Amino acid sequence: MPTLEEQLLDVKIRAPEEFSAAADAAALENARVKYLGRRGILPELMKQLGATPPGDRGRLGKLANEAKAAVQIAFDARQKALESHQTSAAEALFDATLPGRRRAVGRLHPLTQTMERVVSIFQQLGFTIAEGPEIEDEWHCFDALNTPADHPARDLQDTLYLKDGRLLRTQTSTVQIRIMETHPPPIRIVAPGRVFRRDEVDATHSACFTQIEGLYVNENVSVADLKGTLDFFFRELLGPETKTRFRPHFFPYTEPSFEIDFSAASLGIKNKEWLEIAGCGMVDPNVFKSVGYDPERYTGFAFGMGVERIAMILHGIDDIRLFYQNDLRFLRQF
Ligand code: 2U9
Repeated sequence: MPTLEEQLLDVKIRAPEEFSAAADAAALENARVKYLGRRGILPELMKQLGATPPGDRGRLGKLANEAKAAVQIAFDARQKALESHQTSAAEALFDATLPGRRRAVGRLHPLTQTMERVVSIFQQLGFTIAEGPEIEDEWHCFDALNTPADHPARDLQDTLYLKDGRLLRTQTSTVQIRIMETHPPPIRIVAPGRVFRRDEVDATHSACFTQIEGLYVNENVSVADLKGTLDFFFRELLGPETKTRFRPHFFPYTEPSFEIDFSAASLGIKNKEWLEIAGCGMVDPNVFKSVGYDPERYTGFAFGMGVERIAMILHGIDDIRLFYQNDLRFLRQF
């Protein structure tokens, strides 16, 4: 049985050897527990100091402390060496010549892109953007727009009503009414936004869709101003060769009213000569009376279009539901 002194000298040599031989952090930790752990070899030897004869105790105590310090220093050194080895291994894996990782950059939804294009053309003509609430009352959605109480658009079958009698706006004209109620002429605004209808959903109808309406009110505004403005707009949107056709129609809020077709050939569309794209008209004098404008002094024109329909025409999309499904295979194309 080796003496305590022999054992201490032995540990002082063997422990650093084992630390050096440890190939990784786990092996080093095992060696540390073996020699320095709470029940490891060194603490066990220290315990034996108490049982040594008093004459030897000072010398052996000093030897034990030296051994412990030496083992600890050897452990720290090996730990440091393993750590720096690890980082240099990671550095070795880094290859500056590999191609960079492409970051997934998002983009605007095709409806937003179309809306921004339409709005920016009207901004060139001095129109500003107006917005309003999606939950509305019957006054702003129908009465003020010269739409009588028995008009089919007001029917429960066409409009989504709330329990308290309010409703989801069926057109953004409510915004123009609100602006006229609070501002005197001249008015030159576009009102983009979401509208809601109790429609059967199919490839061309959605219960919620996006509109842009516009309104210009001043003294001496004529149908010529209406036609000149919208002809400019459609040439900017669809190309300089685009022709338009204004077909007489009826809307409660405009008189006269027109539906607008454009020459489909200008977009390379083959099977149709004319395609309907928007509606418009001269603001009905009754609408001016509702908002407190003098219909003898002021005239104006208004127009409306569906943003989905414009985007479908521009990109050849055949189903409106694609806009709302958030399928990246569809969205990535724009
Ligand atoms: C005020 C007075 C009149 C807005 C107008 C249209 C004609 C029109 C449709 C196009 C496709 C709606 O999205 S759609 O289904 N709109 O045809 N909209 S005139 O007339 C107004 C607006 C506000 C104060």
